[in-house]
Amino acid sequence: MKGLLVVDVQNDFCPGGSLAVPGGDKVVPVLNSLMKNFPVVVASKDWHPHQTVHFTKWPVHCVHNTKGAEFHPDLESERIQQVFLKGTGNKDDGYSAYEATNLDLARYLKEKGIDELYVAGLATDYCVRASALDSVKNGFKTYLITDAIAAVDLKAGDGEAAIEEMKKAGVTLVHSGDIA
Ligand code: VGL
Ligand code: ZN
Repeated sequence: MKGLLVVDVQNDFCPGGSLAVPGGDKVVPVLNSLMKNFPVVVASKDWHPHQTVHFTKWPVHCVHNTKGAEFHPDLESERIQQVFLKGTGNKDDGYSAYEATNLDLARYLKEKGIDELYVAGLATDYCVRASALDSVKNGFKTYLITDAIAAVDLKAGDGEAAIEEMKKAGVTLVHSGDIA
């Protein structure tokens, strides 16, 4: 059974946000058309406290219960069955959705009978990367939807390098148009 994990499609990672990922909003229509094909759709949210060591590395973003931490307004979030909150402590980055503190993602997916997990969202070189790698580690056949991701690219090529690393770890690349 197939599940879709939508990683961090939040205002602060989209144009106009405090940690805007170039082209971050482009993933939204792709995800909207995909969600209806999946029996199980879950999402993660970066969900930081006001003060965290994470903000020594990054501009302040996705502070819990703020506009910046909300899903992009065009994302059809009513299709999302469960949201996993991560980066909630003052000392952790919480890049991976498997580090969510409100619920255990691996356990949730297993209870729903998911064995194949499709991963997409923001950002390729941080939370998507960490979530896809952990997905493999947790035993899911893991797919990366290459036209529904966008990279921070602090350094040019970071996104591409992350995709390469995911591939090496056993993640299968797929285009949204090829998902049945
Ligand atoms: C992310 C940087 C900082 C992400 C989160 O969602 O990829 N990147 N916090
Ligand atoms: Zn963050």
